[in-house]
Amino acid sequence: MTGITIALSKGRIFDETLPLLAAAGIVPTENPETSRKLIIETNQPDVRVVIVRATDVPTYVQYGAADIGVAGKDVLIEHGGEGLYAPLDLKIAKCRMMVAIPEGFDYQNAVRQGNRLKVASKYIKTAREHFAAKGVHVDLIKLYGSMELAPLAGLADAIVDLVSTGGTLKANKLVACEHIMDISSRLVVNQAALKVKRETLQPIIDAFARAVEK
Ligand code: PRT
Ligand code: MG
Repeated sequence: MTGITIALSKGRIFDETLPLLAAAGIVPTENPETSRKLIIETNQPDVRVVIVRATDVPTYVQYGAADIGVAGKDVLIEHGGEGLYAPLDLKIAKCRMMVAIPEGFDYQNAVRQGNRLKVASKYIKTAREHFAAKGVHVDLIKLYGSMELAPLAGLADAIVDLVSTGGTLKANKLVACEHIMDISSRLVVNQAALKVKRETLQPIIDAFARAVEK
């Protein structure tokens, strides 16, 4: 099998990866936003794109169902990175991992008092490491979406979530109170595929690298 499969999620990652693919001479023949196809052909007969959930990209690449993929650092941390080689920061889909609280909640005081905070997040591993490093005791509550609702509905005192414009926090009367890390997307490569398909994969990786530096 000499063909290359690329795992992407639709939305910002697909959109922001398009120019990088183009730099490698790869042009998908359909847009996943308008097509219901999960496997998208490209102008290259031996290159195809599979459309998966953002959190599933590392899994597809880890098990070799895709040779390469693009995933946010947030997703890669939660996945753990096993079986993956992540040679490039693509500097796309940038945002910040933040702790956010309802307006008016004195977070710093609660922390100083040693109150045990309830924190809801999709990013349990990142949150656990962040609060452990600060020596703050928290009860983590795993959610799969709409973290912003948790403090409003009384499920949690704080959330750990991604922020880009800040519009979502503002619309829900939340404020960011701690910066955990900057996030961008990485190119991930299946370690075995890199050995077996190096001749095809390396030029794609190199073209991505040159396009990122521009
Ligand atoms: O949407 P779905 O549930 O299918 O999956 P997903 O949210 O994991 O995928 P997607 O496509 O939304 O995000 C893919 C990747 O984009 C993430 O893994 C991040 O690395 C990156 N990214 C960059 C973001 C954002 N910016 C971002 N703003 N991912 C999510 N958001 C969300 C955030 O969680 C919050 O709900 O947007 C909201 C905040 O945005 P602002 O602009 O209002 O601050
Ligand atoms: Mg989303």
